[in-house]
Amino acid sequence: MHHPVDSGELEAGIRAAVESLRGATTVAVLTGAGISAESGLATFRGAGGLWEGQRVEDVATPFAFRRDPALVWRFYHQRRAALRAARPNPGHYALARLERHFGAPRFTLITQNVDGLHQVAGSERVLEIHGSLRRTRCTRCGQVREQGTEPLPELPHCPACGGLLRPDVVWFHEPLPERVWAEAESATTRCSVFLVVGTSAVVYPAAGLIETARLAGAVVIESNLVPSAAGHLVDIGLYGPAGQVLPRLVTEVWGPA
Ligand code: BV8
Ligand code: ZN
Repeated sequence: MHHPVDSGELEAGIRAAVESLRGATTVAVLTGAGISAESGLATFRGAGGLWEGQRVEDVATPFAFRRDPALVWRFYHQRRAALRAARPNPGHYALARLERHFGAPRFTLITQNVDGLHQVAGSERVLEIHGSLRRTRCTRCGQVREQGTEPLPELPHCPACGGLLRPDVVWFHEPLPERVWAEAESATTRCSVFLVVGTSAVVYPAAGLIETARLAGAVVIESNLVPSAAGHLVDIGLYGPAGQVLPRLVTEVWGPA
């Protein structure tokens, strides 16, 4: 159920956000599952955070994979299958346009999403801090492979060493990829505008970037259906579907696509 979008509030928010973007030297964006909701992909908190009655935090873990790799792979086979039918929505395209306008050094897109839709929409530099459903990693030799969204065997094994493959995603209790995370933190401390899109701001350390941006003096803009757990850190709230709000924002700043 969408938060009743108060168009007066939203209009005022968009005007303020346009001013901030027009004056921005550098922009960093953090996206979460909400930006892919209008592409038909389930969010984490949407189903009450449950998959087959289990909490995602209990399935997306190295322990669950050791205990029952077939069950964990079933979770990922289902999400990869959903990806086959998913297309970027206008929210993804608006962020790709934002990158083109600011140019690489002045714009950084950080995503918690593992669906790869930002890249399909044309975003060139995407920091995937939680990895990607479109890659596998061998648990024995470590080899990482681009697998697209093609169906994989129930328990896929490495053609090089025979080891069991895992999705190349960051599970709960696992550290984030060091270099990617360092780039995300650095871009966040340097930005003058930090745009947070479609995240409940519950999962750390990703959600901590919002506080980092604020402490670095950035203007924090949030695009969500409702204020997230980081709502108290937000300077400008744009509450409505990101697939409608983000294109409005970009069009107001640079005219129609
Ligand atoms: C770490 C990849 C330490 C996998 C993901 C207790 C026990 C164990 C750990 C912890 C604990 N307490 C805290 C922790 C740390 C834990 C954590 O934060 N847990 C949470 C649950 C409290 N974090 C970790 O474990 C991290 N690692 O801490 O390691 C360490 C350090 C060094 C050495 C060793 C260990 C790893 C976290 C990464 C987990 N992996 N994904 C997979 O995808 O299967 S997280 C997963 O959640 C996704 O990446 C997802 O992006 C992310 C966050 O969810 P959101 O994106 O925010 O999505 P959500 O559904 O929550 O919200 C959607 C939002 O969109 C909502 O606000 C909604 O209103 C909005 N929305 C909906 N529709 C729209 C919309 N907005 C706009 N328009 C719309 N149309
Ligand atoms: Zn291998």
